[in-house]
Amino acid sequence: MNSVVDQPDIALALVDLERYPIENLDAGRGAGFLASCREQMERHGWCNLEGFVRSEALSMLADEANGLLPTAEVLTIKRTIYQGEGDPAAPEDDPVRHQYVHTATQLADDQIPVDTKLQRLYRSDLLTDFVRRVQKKDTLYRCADEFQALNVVALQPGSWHAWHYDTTECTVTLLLQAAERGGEFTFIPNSRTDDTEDRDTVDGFLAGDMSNARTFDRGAGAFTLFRGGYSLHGVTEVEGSQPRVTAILSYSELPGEVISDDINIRIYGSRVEKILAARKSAG
Ligand SMILES: O=C(O)CCC(=O)C(=O)O
Ligand SMILES: [Fe+2]
Repeated sequence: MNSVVDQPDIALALVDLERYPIENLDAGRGAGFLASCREQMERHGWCNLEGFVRSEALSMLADEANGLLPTAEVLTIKRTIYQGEGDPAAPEDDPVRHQYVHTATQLADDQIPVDTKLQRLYRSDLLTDFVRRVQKKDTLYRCADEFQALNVVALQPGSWHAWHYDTTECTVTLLLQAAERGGEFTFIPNSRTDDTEDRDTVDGFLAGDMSNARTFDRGAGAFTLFRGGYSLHGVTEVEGSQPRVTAILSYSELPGEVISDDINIRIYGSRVEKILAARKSAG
């Protein structure tokens, strides 16, 4: 018996349905809301919904994240914007030559218990379907990767989140605790496609020209959809005295999509390396 299946969808309890009627997107207010989200996505390359979760729900989710974070590892992540290790033989001006480093206190999906509200919200079919419809996909699945699906990332004051493309196309971030200052989600909407990249803009951005980058005010509780696999992005340095805490929700158009061991070890380090090695030697 799966008791979770019998429970009502938790999104109904946590999302501010007055403002964001995700429970019925086919008619009336809900249909108008969906159209406005799609229009934002189309026009700006992102859709930002402030106060998406109700304030009591936000406190519960933030408490849950802060309760689990002491069990998280402090990861030092070194990678190119494309997630790999870098190619020193590439042309001088190719971003693939350059690795960026950042430090994050990060919970991987397997470190967030399935009965937490965070996991139940991520695993809400209502929520997944809402994301699918805003992103105009025929199918959208929660990422099947045991480490990447849902993450909680805490950036301590002094840390940033280095520029990168995500390994899956559609990413949603839910800001659980805002930085006092700084910690701005910054990105270049749709800076690449499957076969091309807007290198002028990307190179300029990496060299410090922020004129084509987008950023916007987000308070705790903001739910932000964007195309993380196609939009170069990261977070500027967190300032002040408290960490900035985000839940990262990953989705894929393909069922069962997992991320390569190589990339997972690069992100999650020795804990995941040991899990994968133990599995190989057992198998
Ligand atoms: O924390 C954020 O707002 C973005 C984090 C991010 O880009 C990621 O975890 O892939
Ligand atoms: Fe990302």
